[in-house]
Amino acid sequence: MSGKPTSSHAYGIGLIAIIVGASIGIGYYQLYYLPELTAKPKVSKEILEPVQTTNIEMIPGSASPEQKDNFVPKLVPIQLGIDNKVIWTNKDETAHTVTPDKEYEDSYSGNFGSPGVVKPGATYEFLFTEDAKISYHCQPHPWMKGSLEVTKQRF
Ligand SMILES: [Cu+2]
Repeated sequence: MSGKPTSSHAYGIGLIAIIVGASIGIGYYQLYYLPELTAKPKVSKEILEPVQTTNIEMIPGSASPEQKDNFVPKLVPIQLGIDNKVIWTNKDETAHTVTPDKEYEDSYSGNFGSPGVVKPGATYEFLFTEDAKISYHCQPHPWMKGSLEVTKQRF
């Protein structure tokens, strides 16, 4: 008669311990582990808000293969903390894209490349936060090519 209540009591305590333990585990996972996984990398303020922007234009006539200049300037050196925000402006009458030749992902800004077409008069901008060498083109007009080289600040 004395054995039964004790064992069921112990069972109850054991169950509570498991529930408490599990909720602590889940709480820890949600509070500390998940945010760390999804957190964006720390990027310095100079890189997040560079003093200048790099401006590239898709010039009028870019849709023609005979037009040698399309993305202007074509080869662009970029310095982190100076001009690492790049803005493409479509000055042409045709829609174009900014499409990387090989997929590129910046760990802060995500995937590089215009999400769709850049319509006449519209812009596409991307903030580079890491060293990168990128070749890109326009999808409908593959002869339109450009490249960027992003490096740390040179003194
Ligand atoms: Cu194009």
